[in-house]
Amino acid sequence: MDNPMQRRTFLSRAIGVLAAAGALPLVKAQTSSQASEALPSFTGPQANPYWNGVNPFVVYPQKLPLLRLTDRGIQLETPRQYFRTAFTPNEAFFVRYHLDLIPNSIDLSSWRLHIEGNVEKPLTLSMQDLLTRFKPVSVAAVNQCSGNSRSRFQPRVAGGQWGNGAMGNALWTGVRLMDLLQEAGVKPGTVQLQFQGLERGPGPEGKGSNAFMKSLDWNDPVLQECVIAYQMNGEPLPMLNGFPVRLVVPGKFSTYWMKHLTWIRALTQPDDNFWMAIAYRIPDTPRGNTTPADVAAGKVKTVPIGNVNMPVRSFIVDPDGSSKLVVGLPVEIRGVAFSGYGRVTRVEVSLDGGKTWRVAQLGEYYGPYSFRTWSFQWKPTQPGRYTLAVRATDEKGNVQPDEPVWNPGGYLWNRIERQDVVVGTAS
Ligand SMILES: Nc1nc2c(c(=O)[nH]1)N[C@H]1C(S)=C(S)[C@@H](COP(=O)(O)O)O[C@H]1N2
Ligand SMILES: [Mo]
Repeated sequence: MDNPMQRRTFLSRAIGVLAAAGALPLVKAQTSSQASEALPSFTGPQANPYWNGVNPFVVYPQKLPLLRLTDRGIQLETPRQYFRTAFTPNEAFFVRYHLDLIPNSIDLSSWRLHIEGNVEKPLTLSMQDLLTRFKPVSVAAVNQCSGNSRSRFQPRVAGGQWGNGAMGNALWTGVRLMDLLQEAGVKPGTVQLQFQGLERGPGPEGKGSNAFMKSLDWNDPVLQECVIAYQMNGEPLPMLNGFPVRLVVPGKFSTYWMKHLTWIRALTQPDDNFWMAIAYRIPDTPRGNTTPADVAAGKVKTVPIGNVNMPVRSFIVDPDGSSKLVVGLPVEIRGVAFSGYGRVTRVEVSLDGGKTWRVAQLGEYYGPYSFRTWSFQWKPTQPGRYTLAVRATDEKGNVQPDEPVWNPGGYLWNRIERQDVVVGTAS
């Protein structure tokens, strides 16, 4: 096999076998005459980008193999197939940290949740207190990173080059944030609540590289919906998803969903720490859209991403384009949809790249902040290439646009998704 001529012959035979079996070779055999052909951009904005980022699989404790973006802080993306169900399995749920010194184990005999700052009665609560003194509540809600799908941005922007897998849906069970705050008695003059988890970074005290902290406005109605979750899909939270408790902020991007939540502080001044004042800010424009030129000219006023909810999105999970479909053989086109603005009321599928649309069937409703599965039965009658597309509408009438969005943070992507597929003849 070390004769290069023999090897090339073997390769082309192997690819011939694959093609006969109906699989699409991803890359053509590289004979010398084709060697200078450009490869497609792996993650660019063309009709059919790779669904996930192009990254290696890695295995972490309590996790199935996930796609590694970075290891310090840990960023792991969920592969596409795990979105076939409305609830994302805990062991496949994506992971994102900013800082390095994360907890590997937590001793519940000494761990306490602290409620402090501008309150009548500061509280120090054990896990036992949370489990026994407050009524449990559950909410199905999508946890989506602000930078989900950032790799689609053109021009490219700095930050983790996520595909579509920086999201997941779970049934979160715990106690209402407001039940705890009622007991603590938040005093007048409070403007924000600050949340901090257990991990640290190696940077100097007082810097973003030392501590990750996020704050929500005290008058934000989402506080009524917030849950301090000790369960995820009926199990304790995986360590990498925030054991022992995390904040769940239904409808908002996950940057506020503090993991290993240990301090809640009532603030009398707006939080000006790095993660509020500098990071996670969006242009104060429709869709958070702007241009590189306006950013360079210093024209862009920004607001925290928590000022908006997650825009409506939908995804094609199957078919994924990795094998041919067959004329006359029905296929179920399916995926998930959600909106931070409420219930998904309609999902439409296109078989012609977005020219015409047909209504898809919606799966079970698990509440306004959950993934909702959808499906569409298709029996192709003609061989050829097809571009499938999907778009969702929510109860507020928001519908996914076909225009891309651009901002320097790489946030708020919600353009209509497409999937190229090939249909072959049955004989
Ligand atoms: N303690 C802590 N909580 C955190 C973060 C973090 O770095 N530390 N990152 C936030 C961001 S930006 C995201 S996208 C989500 C990711 O949640 P997951 O790792 O459970 O998927 O956690 C949020 N909560
Ligand atoms: Mo994030």
